[in-house]
Amino acid sequence: MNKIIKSHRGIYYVENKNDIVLSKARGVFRNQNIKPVVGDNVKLFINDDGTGYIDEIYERKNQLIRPPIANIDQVVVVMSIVSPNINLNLLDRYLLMLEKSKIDIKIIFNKIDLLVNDDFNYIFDIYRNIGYDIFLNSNKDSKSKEYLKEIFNNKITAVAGPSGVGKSTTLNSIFEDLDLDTGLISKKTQRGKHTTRTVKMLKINETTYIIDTPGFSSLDLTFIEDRSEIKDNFVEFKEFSANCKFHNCFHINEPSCGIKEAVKLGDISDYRYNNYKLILEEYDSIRRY
Ligand SMILES: Nc1nc2c(ncn2[C@@H]2O[C@H](COP(=O)(O)OP(=O)(O)OP(=O)(O)O)[C@@H](O)[C@H]2O)c(=O)[nH]1
Ligand SMILES: [Mg+2]
Ligand SMILES: [Zn+2]
Repeated sequence: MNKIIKSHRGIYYVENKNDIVLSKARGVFRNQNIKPVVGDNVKLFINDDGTGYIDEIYERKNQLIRPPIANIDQVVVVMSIVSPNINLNLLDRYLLMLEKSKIDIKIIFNKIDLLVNDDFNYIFDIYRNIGYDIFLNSNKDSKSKEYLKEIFNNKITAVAGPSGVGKSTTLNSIFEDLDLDTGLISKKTQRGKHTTRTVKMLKINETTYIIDTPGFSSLDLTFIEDRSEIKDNFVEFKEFSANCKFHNCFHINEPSCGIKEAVKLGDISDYRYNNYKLILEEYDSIRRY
């Protein structure tokens, strides 16, 4: 069994013992509309000239579309609060997608050196209260990153988030040997410049892999197959939806709704609830046409 660690323009970089074999996929996949992705475990054949071809993709444990990867243990979502400014709707959409894919999630809030007061603590509280493991980080100080290193131990981890939040910089500061490309934030738009352009898997040791990924700035809802997946994957709703009068309550206009009650009491964040409503509305408007 061999693992694809990078893919670029139809060439797959496949691990083979201590070597990397540049490989192509056999036409049979293209016909079936299956594309090998980084993280795939494949059956590899080596040609006389040392290049390879992929003959078979082994069954995937899980799979993400953004970034396109397979067989990961967790996603570390990186967000900056400012520069670029945080977009909680985008974060909640992304969490929704990961929860639906049943992938473990950790969140790093990066660039906390840029926060001059406590105005943003409410954001940390929202996600901490839901139960997510959250970490606050700055790459501008010289504090030890050992505690961050630990979250990657013995796992295959994808690091994802918008462009410019500092995904590659953070990985460089945790793992000194990495030397990933990092970029600047555009002065004009205050956004990242998409410095990381390919999905690349980095081997830290036999059991630890990290995948640095290009940033994204939006996420459409095509990954949702059924309307109820939205409420089911706002994980903190679960506990309170037991109090809804109607079994299939969508927590919008129904009477005696446990979720609306919990929002009123402050047990569910109104930011999260509003994002839930916006996402549901958007999903309905797409499905109508
Ligand atoms: N102030 C501050 N700046 C940071 C921090 N971490 C990263 N940066 C800066 O943010 C900019 C973007 O960092 P990158 O690591 O390239 O961001 P990225 O998330 O990998 O971006 P893409 O590859 O485009 O998705 C660089 O100028 C970094 O120096 C931090 O903790 N504090
Ligand atoms: Mg990057
Ligand atoms: Zn309800």
